[in-house]
Amino acid sequence: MTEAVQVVRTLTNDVAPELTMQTLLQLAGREIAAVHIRGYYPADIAAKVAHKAIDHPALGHYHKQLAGSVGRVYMPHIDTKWDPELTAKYHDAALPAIQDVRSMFHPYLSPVDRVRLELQELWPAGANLLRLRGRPCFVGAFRVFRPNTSELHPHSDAINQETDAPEIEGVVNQLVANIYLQVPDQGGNLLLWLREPTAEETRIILDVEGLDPATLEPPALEIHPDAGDLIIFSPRMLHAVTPGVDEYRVGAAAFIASKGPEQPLVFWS
Ligand SMILES: O=C(O)CCC(=O)C(=O)O
Ligand SMILES: [Fe+2]
Repeated sequence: MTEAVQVVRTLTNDVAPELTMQTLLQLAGREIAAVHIRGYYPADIAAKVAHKAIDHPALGHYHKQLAGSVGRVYMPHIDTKWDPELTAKYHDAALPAIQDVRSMFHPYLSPVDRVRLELQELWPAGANLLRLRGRPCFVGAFRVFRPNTSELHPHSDAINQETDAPEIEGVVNQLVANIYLQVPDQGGNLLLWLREPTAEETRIILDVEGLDPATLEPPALEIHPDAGDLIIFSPRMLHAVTPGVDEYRVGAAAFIASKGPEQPLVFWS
């Protein structure tokens, strides 16, 4: 059986070095592949918080098979698994978790809070915390990749595959902001394919959260972030993280949904 494949791509593999209204709109419109700001956050503060994330009592694992090697601090929305009890647990924990993450950076501004403020200022209609069925979401999850073992296989992330809450209606694109707190010298690279998965690939991703890289063409971009860098890209397109050599890789992440420039962006993890 042949599948009618309509694969959405970005127009170029350009990476913008700064966050402005123009680069943000270009990214949301898939005219560029990513925004990568080097030295966005001081690496010394980042390193201290990376250690706190590695030792955090709320460190758990993603539930899906191929993402299970990656640790995360506080429950992300993907782990609500369409289950009403887990969804209630996620929303109950959301604001205390945001406050705890913020306190881990005290007395400094957290990098996710900085991204939230800057996008609120730059996006024509501002930016808010996502609420689902009126309940606030968590934002600011740490992702903890263990030395030599944790990796993310090629996958995509799309909030409409995780909830049918009415607030999701009209979402046209999803972005993700990652601020890297600690990065191994070798490995821990971000791979971007700049295309959405096919229907068959989506089916596999929903099942196990990753594709066999051998079944894909080579990625369009391979980026080695440094500690303190910010990278924003569209996770609805295929992306992956390679294993890091001998060191932990820790990032702070926020998903961002866009309903177009006339509507506020919304944040969650
Ligand atoms: O840690 C990264 O570089 C990207 C991880 C990822 O899959 C995402 O942010 O959606
Ligand atoms: Fe992802």
